Amino acid sequence: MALAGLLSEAEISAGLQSCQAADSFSCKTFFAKTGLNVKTKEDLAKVFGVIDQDKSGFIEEEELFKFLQNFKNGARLLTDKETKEFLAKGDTDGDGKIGVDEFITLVKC
Ligand SMILES: [Ca+2]
Repeated sequence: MALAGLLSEAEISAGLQSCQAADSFSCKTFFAKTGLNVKTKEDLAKVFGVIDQDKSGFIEEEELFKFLQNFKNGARLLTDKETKEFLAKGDTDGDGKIGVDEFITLVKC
């Protein structure tokens, strides 16, 4: 797992358990349960690099859709509603994608 060095198995499980049901995903809860909200900016930049699968420098909607799968193979996809809400929360400059600074701000909010 790409994020295994940054998060413990227990933290990942706690995060995933908080959003097992469709439409139950809350990024704030997820980031708190996994402990990502207390990681350093450097660590969060590494997490960002994993989620940005095509290395475009931004997390696009397609990558947010698969967000949970970065934490565990076979984790569920986010629903359209969750993906759009997640994007809307993170995309503070309104360009339709999430940059690294936006991501760090979102995780720490
Ligand atoms: Ca990308």
